[in-house]
Amino acid sequence: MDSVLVSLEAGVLRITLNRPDKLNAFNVDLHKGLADAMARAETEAAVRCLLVTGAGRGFCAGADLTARDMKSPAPLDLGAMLDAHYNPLVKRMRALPKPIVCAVNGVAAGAGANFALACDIVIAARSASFIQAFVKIGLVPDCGGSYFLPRLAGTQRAMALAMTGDRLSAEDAERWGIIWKCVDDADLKAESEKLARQLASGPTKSLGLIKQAIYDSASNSLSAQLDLERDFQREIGKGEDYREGVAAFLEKRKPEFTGR
Ligand code: T3D
Repeated sequence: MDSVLVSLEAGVLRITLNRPDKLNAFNVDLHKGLADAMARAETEAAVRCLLVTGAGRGFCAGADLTARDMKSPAPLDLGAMLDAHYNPLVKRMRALPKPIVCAVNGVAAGAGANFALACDIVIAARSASFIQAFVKIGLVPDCGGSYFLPRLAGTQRAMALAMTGDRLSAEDAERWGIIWKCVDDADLKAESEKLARQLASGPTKSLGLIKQAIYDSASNSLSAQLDLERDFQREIGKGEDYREGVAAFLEKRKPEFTGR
């Protein structure tokens, strides 16, 4: 059974974590599947948006805790796992000039929670939850959690979530601004598909620069950000989609963006 299912339809690359009996926990196979999907997203122009979700009742339970030889007294180098898999994955997701929508269908724990937060827009089912499970097994947040959480939720909430490993409901995650929104379980598939299709038929280059501008603002001064906006506007204003957007507005019709 493939650990990651990938399909492309209407510009949306649907990526489904597919180890449902282990709540889609990360193992090397799943990491390889994600790396292959990212390579496709990076190279295929037909891919204009990514939609990530999980098979079964969970989204992702973090690292597969059965994949380590815990009986051997030799110390494990977990840093090597991060270097080999999690860190390149998060960096590629952030650098990808295309939107990534995440549909969190169930529990997202440990690296699974932070993988979701590495996506650009997160929608969760009402029954889903987010757990910084690391502390429960004597680890620290990884997969970008110590970067994303304080920025999304503020220092106090990030600290308490990381230090307690308490479960955060999807409703609270929405209220705290950690995710875009939570929807009824029955609506998750349709809502996330609708958003992904909307983005896939949008002005792709513009969406890619919006993504970069929002993320770069975290470390830029206002002056640097204003310069960035000028440079991006200059660049995107030369694109076909800008001409099409204005023409469609003036002609009172729906724009047909091509991503160019
Ligand atoms: O090692 C490295 O690569 C370093 C990187 C580390 C990054 C990390 O992510 S560390 C954090 C790892 N994750 C966890 O500690 C979470 C462990 N799981 C749980 O705490 C619970 O399973 C959940 C809270 C996520 C869900 O609870 P619940 O009651 O809904 O489900 P369950 O019964 O615990 O799990 C269902 C099955 O999935 C179960 O298998 P079974 O008994 O039916 O055969 C369970 O063992 C399995 N499962 C759940 N999480 C994992 C897992 N199997 C392997 N690894 C898991 N992380």
